[in-house]
Amino acid sequence: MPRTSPAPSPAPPSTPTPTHCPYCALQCGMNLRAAAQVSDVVEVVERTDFPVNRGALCGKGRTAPAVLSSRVRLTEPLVRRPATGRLEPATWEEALSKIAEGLGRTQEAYGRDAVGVFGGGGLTNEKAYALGKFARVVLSTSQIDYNGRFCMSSAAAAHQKAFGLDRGLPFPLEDIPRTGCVILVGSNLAETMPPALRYLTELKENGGKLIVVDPRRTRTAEQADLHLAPRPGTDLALALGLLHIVVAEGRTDDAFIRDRTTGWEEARSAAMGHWPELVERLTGVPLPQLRDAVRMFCDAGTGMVLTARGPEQQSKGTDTVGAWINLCLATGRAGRPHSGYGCLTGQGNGQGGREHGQKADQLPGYRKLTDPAAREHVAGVWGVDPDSLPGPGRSAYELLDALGGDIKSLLLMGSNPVVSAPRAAHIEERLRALDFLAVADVVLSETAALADVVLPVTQWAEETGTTTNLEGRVLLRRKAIDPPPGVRTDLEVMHALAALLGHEKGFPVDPEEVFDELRRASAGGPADYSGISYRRIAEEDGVFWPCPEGGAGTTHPTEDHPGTPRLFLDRFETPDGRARFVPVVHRPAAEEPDAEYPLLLTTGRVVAQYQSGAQTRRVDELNAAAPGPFVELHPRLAQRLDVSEGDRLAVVSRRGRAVAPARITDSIRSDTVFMPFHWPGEGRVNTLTNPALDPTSRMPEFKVCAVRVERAQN
Ligand SMILES: Nc1nc2c(c(=O)[nH]1)N[C@H]1C(S)=C(S)[C@@H](COP(=O)(O)OP(=O)(O)OC[C@H]3O[C@@H](n4cnc5c(=O)[nH]c(N)nc54)[C@H](O)[C@@H]3O)O[C@H]1N2
Ligand SMILES: Nc1nc2c(c(=O)[nH]1)N[C@H]1C(S)=C(S)[C@@H](COP(=O)(O)OP(=O)(O)OC[C@H]3O[C@@H](n4cnc5c(=O)[nH]c(N)nc54)[C@H](O)[C@@H]3O)O[C@H]1N2
Ligand code: SF4
Ligand SMILES: [Mo]
Repeated sequence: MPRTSPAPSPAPPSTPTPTHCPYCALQCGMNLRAAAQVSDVVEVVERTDFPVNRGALCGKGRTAPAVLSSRVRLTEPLVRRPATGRLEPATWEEALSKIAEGLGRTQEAYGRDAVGVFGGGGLTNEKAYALGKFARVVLSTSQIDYNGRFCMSSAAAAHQKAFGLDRGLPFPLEDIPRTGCVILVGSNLAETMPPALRYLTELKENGGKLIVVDPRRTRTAEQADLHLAPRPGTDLALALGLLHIVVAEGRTDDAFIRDRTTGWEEARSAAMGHWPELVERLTGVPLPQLRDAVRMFCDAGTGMVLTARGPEQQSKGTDTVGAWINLCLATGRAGRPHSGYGCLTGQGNGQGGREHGQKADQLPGYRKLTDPAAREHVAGVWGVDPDSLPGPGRSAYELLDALGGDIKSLLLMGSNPVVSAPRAAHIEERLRALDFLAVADVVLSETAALADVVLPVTQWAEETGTTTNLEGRVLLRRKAIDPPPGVRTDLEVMHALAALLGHEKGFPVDPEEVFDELRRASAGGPADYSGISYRRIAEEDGVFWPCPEGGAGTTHPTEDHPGTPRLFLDRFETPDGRARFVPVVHRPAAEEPDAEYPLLLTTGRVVAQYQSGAQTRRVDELNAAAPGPFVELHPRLAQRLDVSEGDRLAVVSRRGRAVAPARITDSIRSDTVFMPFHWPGEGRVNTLTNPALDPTSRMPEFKVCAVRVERAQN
């Protein structure tokens, strides 16, 4: 495949560089320009031409440059010295050879699969692709997975089952204001993607309705025409109850069901066991509200259901999303203009990160590692024997749980599981039990602090690469500034490690060269990027996959495939082109309240902090807005426990204890407490969370576990 343009080089200081935010899946467009007087510092200036955010940014994006020049960022490799037991500065040569030795020693002693690799959905497509290739080709280990397993894997699995293809949103965000009714399930968009709130505001201005399903009356729920506040972990019952009412009130779209779906009879019978009265009891949502929701949704003519982590981060997340998709299919709200089901992915490259091979069971282009044709194709691009590619490995939590067991060494890039993994105290202990841990990061995260070798890598504004946003739009993040001396890119790290481990070739350091290889590896796969080039992305505000490259004799005889902003309008991507209903029934959460642990804990985010906080906890303005963890509880519960605002509370689950101040609010159910997960230490909520896994997606149950709450004694 010919190179279409030279790799973009940093712009001269006074010309703003158009690029994208380092954080969430909205991937807001922004311009970076050298700050006045200080030439090695950049500042964000508005970029109004990018359609997704039209210039709007949240505080995290606006302050992202602060992490570039932060005193705490890593600028030299660190190696743990046996004499002191401490991490101390080292040269790159020493650090890299320690990693090659550490991983090599483990594999010699215990075999290939004794080395694990853990990636992240924040890594660019190029990095995610190179990391998957590094694991399969250089290390020949099957043990690779990434933090996206904690994020949207249940929605991905449900997408595959129902539609035969998983792309978070099958339509651009701009379609949202054009639909009649949106049911937003377990998304706090106003805090997690603030500039996207505009799409809901426009929906309402156009006369559309908004229904929000969340156990808390969030800033997002406050915008709703109807807010349903189910007990955490009961979305499956809720969706089935709504479907029951749809059937009972004769609101199904029978022509759509007949012409474009299969499996309705089984799904219908499964739903009909969920009487509205039973659903009211299970969910705590009053029956009249259930009926209102069905009327609002069906009266609108067109509609969308959008889910986020609320219903997905459950041990039945896949079935739960399946039930919401069934509701869409039964009412004909799918595969048609301005209607459909979508999942709002989370991380900056949450979508692309799950397509190009850092997932345990997958090869680039969203191909299956178990598919012989896929192995053959990708092995061809990589120049290796298909039989040399390992098979599928373990999922993220299972991989972390096996550290110090049969996985003795780990290479980690782009995640901070000490803060973000479920049952985190146990995972921290597993990381400590490793023979060897290497971490590449931009700061000394809580996980990097446990490593034997830490490599300082470049940040978003110091390197070029592509990400795929929540709409499936492939975007170009451009280098705007040179990195500080002593820092290398993740691609340079993989290049150097591969060479030390005997692979001189195959790991280029130029991102565009990696992307061009990714294009070939993805060609013909479900997530086909072969027709996308850096040049096209730059010219077109991003390109939506699938975008196959044409050529004589192919379906697209030119090189101008327009990309695919809207999927499924003619057919679904199943063998017969029909969407598949999935027969699902409700089941309780893995852990239900009892006498000892009488309350439900749910977890999530606040607007001013990002994920494990590794980056945003370094920014003064963000810390001022969100200084630390808290426990949100209802005034009735506070009264029962005799606690006042700000009192230190201990929240205790079967896995441990976390302490944080009380925040009393009537916006939460009185049987539920909420904590955000951005902080380590005594307020780390993941000390409490339940690692029960969804049987299909292997997603842990971050959103429900049983706890008791008491005043902290100290
Ligand atoms: N500020 C900020 N923004 C972010 C991030 C961040 O860390 N900080 N992270 C990014 C990433 S990776 C992700 S995945 C997204 C996540 O984006 P969201 O999914 O919007 O975020 P959460 O706060 O995890 O969960 C959303 C809502 O689910 C509700 N919820 C809890 N339990 C249940 C339940 O059982 N059922 C239902 N229906 N709802 C429930 C919570 O009350 C919460 O309001 O945000 C992205 N954007
Ligand atoms: N209780 C609870 N826990 C949760 C969730 C929840 O809702 N509740 N949500 C889950 C979800 S959805 C997610 S996505 C996870 C996220 O949790 P994590 O996987 O911990 O995500 P981050 O905090 O973004 O970690 C990214 C790390 O990589 C570093 N980094 C950033 N960019 C790069 C890069 O380009 N290269 C390298 N080498 N490093 C980089 C950052 O500094 C940081 O240390 O948390 C999960 N945990
Ligand atoms: S909404 Fe997301 S992408 Fe946009 S500025 Fe905020 S963190 Fe960045
Ligand atoms: Mo996420």
